[in-house]
Amino acid sequence: MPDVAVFKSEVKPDWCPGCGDFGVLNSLQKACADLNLNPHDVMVVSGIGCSSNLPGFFNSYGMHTLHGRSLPVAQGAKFGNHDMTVIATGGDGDGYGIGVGHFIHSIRRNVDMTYIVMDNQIYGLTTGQASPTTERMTKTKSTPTGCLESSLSPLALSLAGGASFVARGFSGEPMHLAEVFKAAIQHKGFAHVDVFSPCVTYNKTNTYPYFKQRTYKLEDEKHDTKNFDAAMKKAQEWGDRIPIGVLYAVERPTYEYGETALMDGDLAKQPFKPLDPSILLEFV
Ligand SMILES: Cc1ncc(C[n+]2csc(CCOP(=O)(O)OP(=O)(O)O)c2C)c(N)n1
Ligand code: SF4
Ligand SMILES: [Mg+2]
Repeated sequence: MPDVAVFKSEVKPDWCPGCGDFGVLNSLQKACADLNLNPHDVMVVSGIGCSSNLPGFFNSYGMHTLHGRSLPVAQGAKFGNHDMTVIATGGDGDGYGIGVGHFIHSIRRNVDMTYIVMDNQIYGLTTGQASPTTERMTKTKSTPTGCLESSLSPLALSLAGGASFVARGFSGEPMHLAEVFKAAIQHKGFAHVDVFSPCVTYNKTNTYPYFKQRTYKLEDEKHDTKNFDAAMKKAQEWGDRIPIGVLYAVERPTYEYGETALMDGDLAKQPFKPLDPSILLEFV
């Protein structure tokens, strides 16, 4: 089994001491090592944000793309090489704000990849503005008298969009998080994992103690991961008790095995074939 150390990059993370993203990075490295993957089997793609700096600290193929644009690039990478384990990573602003359109349509497409969102309920990199998951009436740099928009429920959104795998983890529970990542990577289809990853510098509401006191593990409650209604109920649970673990996991056909251009295999391995224009004329 490859050692966790093979996934550590020479570049050391420059996150603030105590940032939740350290736990996410360590758990992802452990998950990949436990799954017997090698760095050359993995591609990690991100958008922009503190969390989106993760590929630089992870030894594998990687790409730091544009704000909210990790998912189209990650899907392109998977079309190019089906054998690659493709993981997109980013923040709540990146994925649920500017990138929300790509998020919803990636769910519908169900490409075989994993999407990890480090949800700190704030824009960290730009020094503390409200994000789509900031709780209503929270005071932030962009909402000094309190955020008037209600917070988005990423898991409910993803379930409503038809996701085949929906889970949540907490970077304060790194062993549990690594197990959630392993299940997501092994899932055949688009696997969405929202991770509570506290921003210790700009979010003084959703802290480690906040989540430690409230989170409980779905595995301890005999939750049925095939039951859509039960998953939706869990996705909307918020307050004194907040669930972590796999909410929903079902099989659904993946995009790459139905797309005509991919029937002959990975794009990277197909010989160059000029398109026959008569195919297009059939639809005129
Ligand atoms: C098109 C575009 N708009 C805005 C920005 C500025 N910007 C960079 S990161 C970011 C938000 C990051 O928040 P999040 O995705 O939650 O990541 P975090 O830093 O919290 O990990 C914004 C608005 C940008 N880089 N590009
Ligand atoms: S600003 Fe927040 S999210 Fe960014 S590195 Fe620091 S603690 Fe982490
Ligand atoms: Mg954020």
